[in-house]
Amino acid sequence: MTVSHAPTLPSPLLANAPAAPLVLYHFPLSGHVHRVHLFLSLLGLPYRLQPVDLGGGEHRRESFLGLNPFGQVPVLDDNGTVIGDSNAILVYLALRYDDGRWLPRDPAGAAAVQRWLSVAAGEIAFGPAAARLGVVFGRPVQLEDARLRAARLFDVMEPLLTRDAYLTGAAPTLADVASYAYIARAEEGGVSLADYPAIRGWLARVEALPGFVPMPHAPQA
Ligand SMILES: N[C@@H](CCC(=O)N[C@@H](CS)C(=O)NCC(=O)O)C(=O)O
Repeated sequence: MTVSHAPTLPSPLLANAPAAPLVLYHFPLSGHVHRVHLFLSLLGLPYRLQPVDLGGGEHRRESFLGLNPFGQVPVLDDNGTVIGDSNAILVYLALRYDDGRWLPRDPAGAAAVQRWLSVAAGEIAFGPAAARLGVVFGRPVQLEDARLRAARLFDVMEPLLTRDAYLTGAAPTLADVASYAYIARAEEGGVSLADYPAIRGWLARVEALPGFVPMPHAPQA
């Protein structure tokens, strides 16, 4: 089944409009997919979710590997322009459809966002995302190591988010979009947010953005 979404929030900042709805190859419990889903919705773009049966191995079939040779979701198809990798897709969408609000065009602003895209692919992936992968999906993960990495990351984020509303300052950017999902669901990997009120406040601010779509909760074991 595919799910279509008309643009419910035509963004006044949308710089261009796509010829037809974008297709997001989707798996509901993936935080990597969620960050793209969230950004499509924040931008008010029309899109369609195309489920990929990861459990059934669909991502390892030739047809999917033709879209992404790494065999991973998310993949975005924008009217024939096919992009793999969540952060690459976020950058594509920002440069294609946004006027600089989510990915600043000035060198220092762009670097500040890139820093958090690197954190999303590094500390977040090997910390809270890895812990969740071990607990929710039973993947072979060094749980204690992943949880320690998560706590170290949160110890860095907490003072930053005490000072600023969002990761790169007063306004939300791709830094927040890329970082949100795996931190919002950190507790599913056994990483508590109880000691991090500023991080919890930041999650709530992201959740209050117009166009926000939630990251689904993993079913309880
Ligand atoms: N660097 C990739 C990582 C994506 C990724 O890890 N996707 C997972 C789902 S969360 C996946 O497709 N896993 C299938 C597999 O590796 O077998 C990105 O940012 O898109």
